Amino acid sequence: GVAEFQLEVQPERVPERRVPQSLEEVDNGQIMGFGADLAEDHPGFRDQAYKDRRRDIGNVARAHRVGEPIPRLEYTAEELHVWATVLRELKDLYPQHACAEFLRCLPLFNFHEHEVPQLEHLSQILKRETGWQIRPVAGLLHPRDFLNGLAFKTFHSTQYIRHPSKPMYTPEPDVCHELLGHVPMLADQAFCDMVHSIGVASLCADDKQIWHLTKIYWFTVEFGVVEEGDEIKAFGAGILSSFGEMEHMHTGRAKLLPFDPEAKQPKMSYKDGYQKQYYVLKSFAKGAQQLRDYCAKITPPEVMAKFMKPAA
Ligand code: TIH
Ligand code: FE2
Repeated sequence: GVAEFQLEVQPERVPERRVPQSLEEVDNGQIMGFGADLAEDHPGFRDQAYKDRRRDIGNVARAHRVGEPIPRLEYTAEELHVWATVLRELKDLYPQHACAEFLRCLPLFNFHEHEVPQLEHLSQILKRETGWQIRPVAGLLHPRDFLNGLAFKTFHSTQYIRHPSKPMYTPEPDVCHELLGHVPMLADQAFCDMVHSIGVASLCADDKQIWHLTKIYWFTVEFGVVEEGDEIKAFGAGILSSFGEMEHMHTGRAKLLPFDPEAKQPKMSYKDGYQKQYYVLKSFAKGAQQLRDYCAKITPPEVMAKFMKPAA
């Protein structure tokens, strides 16, 4: 997941940083925000067994090296129950609220209630469909690292599951959010092209541009909606993984604004619950074009040439 915490007040983390040449050079060590010591407003704050379990799962991710298969994780009966609850609730909402691309890709993964899917298996399906892959991560990464990963067609994913007390909404990414929200969309090529541009744009970005890109990411990949005829449908993972958020979107209480990567992006809200506005994409092809143009403005031509295939 991507962390937006405290970024505005943080100085340049590594002043002499250079553009990563490979995924191995994208650090996945620095975890921000909700670490092992969950914030007081986190549903698992008072549950020591939950925190210990998360630390153990995080250590598996920390030990993982690029190129190795992602280790299998055996989920407990209680964890499986959370997955089953979330999947059951969401499945009923998708036909009405999810975008066509999501509905087309979802069956590729054959999600069912009696097993929490393994990252390695899903990563192999993505490689086949779009050339993307999953890399396990212990928690929220620094936004620069997370966005840089996207340039290498790599999606950093948590493997722990949300607290059982609140299956309908969690303030941070968990395996339900990653697998049900992000993974199906990453099997769609136009969507991937859009996300890839955000990643490439982040490679040479300064801290201010990273912050802007984090918001672009937030208002598209996490909470974006797309036009379908005279309706809007969800493609943002934060909507697709939360039955609370999906119902909130449906009420029409949030503002709808046209997506423009050049415009100043509003403040991201997540701590205060559901989104106050959603950005509307015309289509993924249009979104990919918009982000490619933005990327080309802030990225040197040699980096563009190395990371982007020529425009079709
Ligand atoms: N709120 C989402 C959910 O409950 O699935 C998770 C997150 C989306 C974006 C950041 S955290
Ligand atoms: Fe996410």
